[in-house]
Amino acid sequence: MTVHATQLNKAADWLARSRRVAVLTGAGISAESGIPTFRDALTGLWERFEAADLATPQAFRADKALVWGWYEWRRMQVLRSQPNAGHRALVVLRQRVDDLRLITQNVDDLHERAGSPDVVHLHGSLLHPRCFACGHPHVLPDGIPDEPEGGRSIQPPRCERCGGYVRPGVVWFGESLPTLAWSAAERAVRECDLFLSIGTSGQVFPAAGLHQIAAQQGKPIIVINPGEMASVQSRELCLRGPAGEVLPALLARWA
Ligand code: BJW
Ligand code: ZN
Repeated sequence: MTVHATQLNKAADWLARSRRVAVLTGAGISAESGIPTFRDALTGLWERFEAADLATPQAFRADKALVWGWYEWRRMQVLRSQPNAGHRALVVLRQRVDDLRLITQNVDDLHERAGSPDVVHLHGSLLHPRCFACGHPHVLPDGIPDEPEGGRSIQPPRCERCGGYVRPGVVWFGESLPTLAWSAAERAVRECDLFLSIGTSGQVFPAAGLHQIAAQQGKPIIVINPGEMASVQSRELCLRGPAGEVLPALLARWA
């Protein structure tokens, strides 16, 4: 962790002065739970797999078994993992501010398992598949699948309502975000006193636009990320380090 004490103190001071905090998390917050990010060098999923072959509706149409099998491997990783200190710190943070809205791009359930309620999922969930044809939810069997690294071809289940193919419950490239989730996220950012961005590269829109909305409105912004992030505006503090270390350190400054 390369965060200076002065930066941590300043961030803790900003947080302590805020009543309404909007938090946007990305894959980085789950990295310390062993879930790969998308764009990190060497370990990111999109470094090893072709997004266009796996994370678009066209890819599913072209090879349903390839796509379903890959997502079963991803679902296994999530089911085998546990929330980390970063997820848990956000539960504590909620207890300290009047109104904390937690928005995530992540398709895992680690925020919920750490104890965060009302998480806004912008990109859906690996754990809630639905019919590709009619949207009917599909209930997966209990238990954790045992899949090889990178997945294997598995025919997706069929919808109990219309017989169509079941698809992963995530938002693929070119698909709209769930309307209610997106409007809740936009509202949270417009209404907040402080925007906290954790573990996201800010490359995927419209989610990345939330940071821009906060910046345009002159809100104080705290970014937690071990990588170098370009500042959007002057009232922005970048705390460089892993979320599982920086968030607890931040809370400790504000005891
Ligand atoms: C740590 C850490 C530690 C590491 N602690 N940090 C405007 C401009 C350009 C393009 C577009 C645009 N508007 C729309 C688009 C197209 C597209 C898009 O944005 N493309 C860009 C990539 C160029 N967007 C869409 O298609 C979206 N839909 C849409 O816009 O609908 C309207 C529309 C409809 C029809 C036609 C056109 C438009 C949908 C986007 C869906 C994204 N889906 C994915 C996959 C989900 C399913 C799955 O899991 O397979 O969502 S892509 C992937 O990226 C996933 C993530 O949620 C998302 C964001 O990634 P994230 O979380 O930021 O992860 P990384 O890996 O990028 O970054 C990790 C960060 O963590 C790094 O910074 C690390 O340093 C850091 N880190 N360890 C803290 N320990
Ligand atoms: Zn159906």
